[in-house]
Amino acid sequence: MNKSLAKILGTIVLIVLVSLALRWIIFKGVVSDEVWRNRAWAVFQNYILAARANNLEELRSLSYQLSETCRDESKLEGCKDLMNNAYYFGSQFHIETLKNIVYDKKQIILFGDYAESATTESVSLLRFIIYFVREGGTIKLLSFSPFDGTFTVRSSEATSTQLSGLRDKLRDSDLDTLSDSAEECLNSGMETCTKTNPEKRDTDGDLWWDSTESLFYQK
Ligand SMILES: [Ca+2]
Ligand SMILES: [Ca+2]
Repeated sequence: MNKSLAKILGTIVLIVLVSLALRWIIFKGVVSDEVWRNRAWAVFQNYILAARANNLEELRSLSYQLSETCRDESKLEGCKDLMNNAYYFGSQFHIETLKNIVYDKKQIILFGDYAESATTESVSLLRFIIYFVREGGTIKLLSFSPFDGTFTVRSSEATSTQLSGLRDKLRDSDLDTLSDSAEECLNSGMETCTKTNPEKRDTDGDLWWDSTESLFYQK
């Protein structure tokens, strides 16, 4: 075999190997997303069933943290109200609409796309979101909301202009699901305002993302 033919064959073999490796990497990524999405969703479904049954022990085993009310045995009735609310709001979630997932070894976040809405009083962009924590091989529910996003009072501006302003406000540079403006505390009166770095998921380097960490009742 002459040298140039050997070189061509070598190049072809290399191209084939690289394309196979790339396909494997891409396929593995897609499979992992789907696996984690389904595992996390199964935990959420069990949580909702436990909330409906007011089964506090089961709820405790599926949750990363319990509210102060449910940790206090003297507040059982208040805890039942919270469980009933959790069931009411949780049963409005559907896996089909939770199209997006971000995760690592410590956390998993499932969320939908923002839905646009405009009434005579307000304009809003809201989405469904569920936060999970990974403890060893176990996934535990941290928090969930069917109202993640923002809204504004309806003005004389066009709805599309107001919605585009809201989209700007919800920009999330580090993809931790917490908006840049919430991380930088740019909006006065915002409930979630973390004073964290919008370019870094884990500002303090403790492996918890800023979004996840902002939901802990206690550290
Ligand atoms: Ca962010
Ligand atoms: Ca952190």
